[in-house]
Amino acid sequence: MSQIMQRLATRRRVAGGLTAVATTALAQGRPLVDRVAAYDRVTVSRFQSTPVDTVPAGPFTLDPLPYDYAALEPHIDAMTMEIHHGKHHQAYVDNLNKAVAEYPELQEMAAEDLIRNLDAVPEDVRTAVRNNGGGHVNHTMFWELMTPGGSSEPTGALADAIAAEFGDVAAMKEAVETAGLGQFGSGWAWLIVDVDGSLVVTKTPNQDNPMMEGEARIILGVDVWEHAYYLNYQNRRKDYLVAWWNTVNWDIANERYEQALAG
Ligand code: MN3
Repeated sequence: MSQIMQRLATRRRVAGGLTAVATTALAQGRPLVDRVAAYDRVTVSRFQSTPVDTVPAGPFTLDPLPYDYAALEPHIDAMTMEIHHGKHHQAYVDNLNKAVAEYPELQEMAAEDLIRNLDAVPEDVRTAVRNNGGGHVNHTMFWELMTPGGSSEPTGALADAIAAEFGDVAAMKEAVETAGLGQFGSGWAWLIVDVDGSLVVTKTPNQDNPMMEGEARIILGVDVWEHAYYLNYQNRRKDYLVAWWNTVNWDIANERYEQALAG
């Protein structure tokens, strides 16, 4: 059999196996996490001949969401939240723990300090710390920034700064949406206080965070990876970005701005 034929045959066997697992899980009405776990097990068992490395339990841990997976519906659906928090964020935490496993001095540091000081991170784990430390910090902020029925508009000093820099809240939101739409591939759009104290919108690829480039302070950030919206919005990133504002807890953003001003 030619190599191509062998690959096609393997692919058909794998597809058949996945379908059987998914169908069984669906028929049994098992929770989503179990179904995803079943999918993972099949994927791992078929593609990896060696066992998965043991994941250290710390020092970094995933906090539970401060609300139910369904709490942000209809803007963000429960299944997206469950996979995003329980699988994607958990993976960043696990991989960050693996990255620092051989470095006790890194284990003592807060995740924010690790990503602010990547030059000090040993080169052999620097990319892993950048990606997974960034992923952990970014998502921790993201969950805290959203809430069912939070305050719907910025107030106080943040409202004043938005008016001064952007004209009004609508113009600021549009700038964030444009940044999110303009991020090719995966990444984040941000509202930050820059080194000079001004309020600016920016974007980063992958799990990079503006804190990696100097003294920026994050006011808010929105995840534009497809895993954040694809189940509900498919390719409509703009619709997701517009709907996302309905989940923002401006009380938290206001607090973050006050803290940024305080230094
Ligand atoms: Mn994400």
